[in-house]
Amino acid sequence: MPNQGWRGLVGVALALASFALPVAAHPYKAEYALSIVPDAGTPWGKGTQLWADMVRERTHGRINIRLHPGAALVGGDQTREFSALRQGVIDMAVGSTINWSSAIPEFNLFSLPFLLRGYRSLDAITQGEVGRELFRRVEEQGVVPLAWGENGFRQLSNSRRAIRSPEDMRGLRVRVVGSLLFNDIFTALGAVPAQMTWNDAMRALRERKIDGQENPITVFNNVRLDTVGQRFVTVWDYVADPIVFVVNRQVWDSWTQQDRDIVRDAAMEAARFEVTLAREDFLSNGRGIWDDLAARGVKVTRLTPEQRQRFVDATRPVYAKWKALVGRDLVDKAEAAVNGDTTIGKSHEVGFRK
Ligand code: X2X
Repeated sequence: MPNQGWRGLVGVALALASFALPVAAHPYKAEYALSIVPDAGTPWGKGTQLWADMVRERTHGRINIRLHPGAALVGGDQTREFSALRQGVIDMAVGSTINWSSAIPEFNLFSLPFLLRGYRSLDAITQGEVGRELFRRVEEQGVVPLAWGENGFRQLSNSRRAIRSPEDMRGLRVRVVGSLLFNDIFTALGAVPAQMTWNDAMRALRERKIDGQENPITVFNNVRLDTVGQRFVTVWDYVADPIVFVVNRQVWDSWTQQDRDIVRDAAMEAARFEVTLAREDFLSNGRGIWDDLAARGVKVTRLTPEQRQRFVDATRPVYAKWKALVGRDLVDKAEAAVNGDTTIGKSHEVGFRK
């Protein structure tokens, strides 16, 4: 066999090449596309930018991340963000559990009306067994989850009147997004929900085609919804949406172990910073966020425990229906964590995380 030796040599050469150049089989991209829904000025945007900056610096430019706000990589359709991420159309994202709930039904957990009771209960869920289980669901879909951030507790705003009871919501046209759970909640409260993207919502609010919306107050302030007639805000903390720092699986696998560690550590640091910003009650002008709203002519309504209970009661059937859809076991665990079952929740202080 005259060419046997030749083949052997090629084999050795190939083996050496692949040993010496482990990266060559999976070249790094010149730029990685990262999707977020809101713009860079929100805590969500700032935390994401910090992640990108730390990664670029610590990898000496090997991993260059470019932010695409407005879910621009999916034409603004934020509910398609997760599938685009799975398909590799998007390399990385920091996305809301609300937007990804169509792909991961368990993410509807955070949108069960009035399940959560403040930051401590939210942390008990994300930082405990339930959070780990949810990350496994993300992994199963070919996406690598790295850290929990937070959009925040979502408050109701509208242009018509102060909302103190379900009766006040009758006929109110409220923009919602993500999953039919929100249609059910607002229908149960007598309002008229309208599903649309965040980009479309801002236009519809400006053109007065809808009356209201629900978002964390940081998002409300970022786009100054008070300037488009959203003059009433009810603080009801009915749901909160965490955001998840993730990387597409093929992209993740293409990086060296050292770079993966850098990306993961930076995600955890950026997420901690992001959560702090999302929970900040004071603005850079030193004024409290709620005082500032009032000073801008927004009427802020805080519910008494009795008033809040009426919203809880009115949405109970929706909670029961969606508990079954999310998964009873998971919701039971989340309820236990909220109720301070120490075997699940551990001690999480407001504003801090491990
Ligand atoms: O669209 C919204 O309401 C926002 C920005 O909060 C989300 O992406 C879930």
